Amino acid sequence: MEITEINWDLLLLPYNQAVSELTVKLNSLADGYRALSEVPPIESVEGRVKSVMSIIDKAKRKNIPADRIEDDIEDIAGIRIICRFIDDISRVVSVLRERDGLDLEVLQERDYIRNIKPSGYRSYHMIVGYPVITALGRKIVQCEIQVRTLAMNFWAVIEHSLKYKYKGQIPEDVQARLIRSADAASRLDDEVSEIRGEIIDAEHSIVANSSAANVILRKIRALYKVAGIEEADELNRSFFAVCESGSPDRLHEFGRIVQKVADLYGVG
Ligand code: 0O2
Repeated sequence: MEITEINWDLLLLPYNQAVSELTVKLNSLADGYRALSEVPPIESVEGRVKSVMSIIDKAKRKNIPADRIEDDIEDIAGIRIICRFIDDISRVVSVLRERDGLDLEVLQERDYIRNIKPSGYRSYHMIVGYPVITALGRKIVQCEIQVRTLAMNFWAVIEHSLKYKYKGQIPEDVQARLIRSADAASRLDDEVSEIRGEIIDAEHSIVANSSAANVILRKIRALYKVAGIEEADELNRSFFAVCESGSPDRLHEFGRIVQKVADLYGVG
């Protein structure tokens, strides 16, 4: 088969589906941690299907014949999982490994964090086989899942743009700066890892305060229906004053006051 004979819409159909499904699944995994009031190891999930031009370029660059494209280009479907902390990467990788044999199959792993690429690129790659059912039937497609921190992602996106701008031939001085910025990104990851506990504590209290504030507001709204308008108005004004004070202790104390009034009127 010649490359010109490929029906790209048909070829890419299952890849589009795999990217959509995996993006939904991984986002709901992150939502699951939030529902358990845990800080999720996943900051965000992005997905893309490689453009036809980029597939053709890669096939040419790697001497891949048209009928081997789907087997030999493993990143036609690509998912990027962004984590905040470097330790979250291994947590995400373990979660994905646990799904091996369930809804996907782990085919390959490449650790570019331990084995940093000469460019300075760091990321953890997993190639998975993912089954999709489309109008064309069942098919297992390969998908490359890249797991990296925000800092790794920032660097990779910048480097990718420069590679594109200079058509892969980045001038030496720019290359040297890129290597230095890769080191800086790596130091940034190490530094924030050191204060991970503090950051997570801070986030827990932000989540706790915001959910306490939501509960209070819900009760005040309910009180408007059963208590006098004036009483509910008074609580509403106090609530905004407490919020403006920014004091979690005052918020929780006020929560207890609102609870007492709510109990009095039987609005729980
Ligand atoms: P795109 O536009 O991101 O899809 P190769 O493509 O030959 O370098 P291979 O053997 O297919 O690599 O697998 P590898 O090394 O795991 O790389 C696949 C993808 O990882 C790349 O896809 C990039 O997304 C990313 N990557 C790998 N090395 C680098 C790097 O040095 N810099 C940046 N910014 N990204 C890298 P594509 O097809 O290159 O591009």
